[in-house]
Amino acid sequence: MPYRQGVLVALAGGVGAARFLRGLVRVVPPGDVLAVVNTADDDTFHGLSVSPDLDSVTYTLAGASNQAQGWGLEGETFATLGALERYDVPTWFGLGDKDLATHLFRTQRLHDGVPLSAVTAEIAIAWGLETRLVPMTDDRVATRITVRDDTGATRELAMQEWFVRERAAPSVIAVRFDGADAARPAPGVIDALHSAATIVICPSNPIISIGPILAVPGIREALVARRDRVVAVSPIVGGAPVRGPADRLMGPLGIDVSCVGVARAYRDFAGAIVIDAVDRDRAAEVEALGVRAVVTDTIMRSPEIAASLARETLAAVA
Ligand code: FO1
Repeated sequence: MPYRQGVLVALAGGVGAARFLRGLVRVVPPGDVLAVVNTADDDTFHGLSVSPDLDSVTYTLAGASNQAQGWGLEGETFATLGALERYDVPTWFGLGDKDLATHLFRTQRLHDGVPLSAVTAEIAIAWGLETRLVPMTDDRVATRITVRDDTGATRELAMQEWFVRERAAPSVIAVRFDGADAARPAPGVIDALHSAATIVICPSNPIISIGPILAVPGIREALVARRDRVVAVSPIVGGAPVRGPADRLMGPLGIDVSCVGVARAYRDFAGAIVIDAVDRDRAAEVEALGVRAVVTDTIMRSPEIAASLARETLAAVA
């Protein structure tokens, strides 16, 4: 199905993006928003296909997410995971009992041969969403993180192994997106980027949330062609990520952990960037990179603040 002319496309990772989108759909019709979501964090646990970022966005837009925890469903229980411990299998990835229903459904549909983009649409409809969610690709792309141990030895870990099992503790020396070179954008993504009135890069981790989306051939090029319509929201405030491990990745990979570093990483394809009020004295450095800086409150303490941030973000490229 072709997306309507004038849609608003948002490139999204997990919880930061989900909160931003929750604000965005308060200021534009939810049906006008197409969220292109990172799937390089996806993994298989106990034979089930888990798509953390797609689920974070779905649950948050449905008003069902666990706000305090930052992932999963509100009022979740973990009886199944507890019961699995009997079988001496790894249970470090916290799959809740209700959340498991989503993974069971997704796994069965993928097994039936339905592409992830179609399964994602089915899940979004089941949760009552008007906003359209699409994975960046229907193909398998997986973030792989090379770390160095205290002993000096290097290992390559899957994203969830590094982030959840090892609590983002091992030092990062490299990141790659396995499978990205051969991946194709999900159906409709490139058309939507070409016709979108505005393209927003949500406040998500630039390396492991936005990076994999940009690595899918054709997506970065489509953004470059629409640079004057592309606006990013910095996930870095006052020299630190609002949440998550972005600083553990950006620093070692040579990106300054600041809104200026984000602007430098995005300048080829983003005409404007929204930075937090605490970073107002860095606006001139951002603008010196050829990226327009818009200064506002970016900490989404409430859906109202997220809506106000979304309004300012859209105005930046209006
Ligand atoms: N994050 C954690 O820190 N610990 C977990 O046990 C965990 C389980 C989990 C289960 C399902 C899901 O969709 C997400 C989950 N997350 C968990 C979040 C996830 O690791 C990350 O937040 C994203 O991959 C990064 O965007």
